[in-house]
Amino acid sequence: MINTEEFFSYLKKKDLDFFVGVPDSLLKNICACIKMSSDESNNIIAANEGNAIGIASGYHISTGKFGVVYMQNSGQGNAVNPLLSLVDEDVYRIPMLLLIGWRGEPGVKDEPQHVKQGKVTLSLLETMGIDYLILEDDYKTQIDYCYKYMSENSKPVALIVRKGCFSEYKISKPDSEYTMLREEALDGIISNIGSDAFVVSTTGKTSREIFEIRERRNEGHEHDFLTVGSMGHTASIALGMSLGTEKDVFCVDGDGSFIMHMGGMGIAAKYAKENYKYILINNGVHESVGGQPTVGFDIDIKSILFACGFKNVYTASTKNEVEQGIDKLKREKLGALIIYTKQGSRDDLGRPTITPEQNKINMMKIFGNINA
Ligand SMILES: Cc1ncc(C[n+]2csc(CCOP(=O)(O)OP(=O)(O)O)c2C)c(N)n1
Repeated sequence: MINTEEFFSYLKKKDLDFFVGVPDSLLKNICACIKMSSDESNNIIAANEGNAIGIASGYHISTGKFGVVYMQNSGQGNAVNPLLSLVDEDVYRIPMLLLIGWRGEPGVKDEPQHVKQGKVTLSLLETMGIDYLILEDDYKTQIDYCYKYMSENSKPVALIVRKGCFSEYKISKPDSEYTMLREEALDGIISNIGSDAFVVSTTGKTSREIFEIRERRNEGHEHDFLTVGSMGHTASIALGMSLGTEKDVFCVDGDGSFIMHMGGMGIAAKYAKENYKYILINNGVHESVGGQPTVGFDIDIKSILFACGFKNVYTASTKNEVEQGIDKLKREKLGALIIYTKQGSRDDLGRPTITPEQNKINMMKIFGNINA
């Protein structure tokens, strides 16, 4: 196991002290260390991994330095376009160090959404012509190699991080002005949307909590699309679903997800019918992967939603306000509800016990598209 603080110090010693990326559960400890040990201008938590590549590129041009871009391998997809059309040696040829968390590594048990991505992580880098090393205890030699490689070739290089690679490093939780937990808010949502309504919930703990709430209530899961991967696309999945039905479709999004592909909100508002209902749970952090901050509390999401075309944007921070907010959404076209919560979740939170494909099949049966 690598001592997280020593790894971070060695990067700094090599002048690798500009960090940008999207947090990941496998990188939780190193992301916490970067967050606690860097000032804000040296650690930018980007909207998505493609943006992170862009930021590291611009930074290199103005400073000559190599940025360190951290991401989960799920973010490789978001990064492919700027890696190939900006950073690549056939275009601008920009060096940077990629730190990639390897979820779904073959032979290591992981969730369904990580299996295929885990299989193709290395071959995707090979296809893109990006040299990589799998991070080992002798990380100093590996960082030396990466530094030399970037200096000599002016190209990106990757360090692949396996599960359990870094020692524990805790991030401190800021005090919250909110008292409600996300799970309580979700309970309020599920209790009030009506038994006919459909739910499309976002990646991470939101979908896991909705699954458990339905179990506790002895209800089935066939009204809920529990998005497991594909972070940032929840609002779009919900839009597509709502176009094919007259029933209400409630999107339950997170601030990290909303910010990741915010452009989708303008499209959702333009094409939404009566039945599209948007709810954003804003805890100001990427809680599911360790609590690194988003800009959820820095930007005016209410105004953004209005500007996208939502007609009414309500806010809630208590269960009572959630109930009132849902009531208004049910009656109006293009209403949205922002629910403010504190961070936190149960230690014993489980994961859906049905597969994603079974989840889809069960929903399609209810929609009448597959015979029961
Ligand atoms: C493209 C991509 N990048 C990163 C991740 C890792 N990831 C999973 S959940 C999550 C945080 C989501 O944050 P938010 O939407 O605010 O919800 P919260 O966890 O706070 O409930 C992240 C970064 C991912 N699944 N996909």
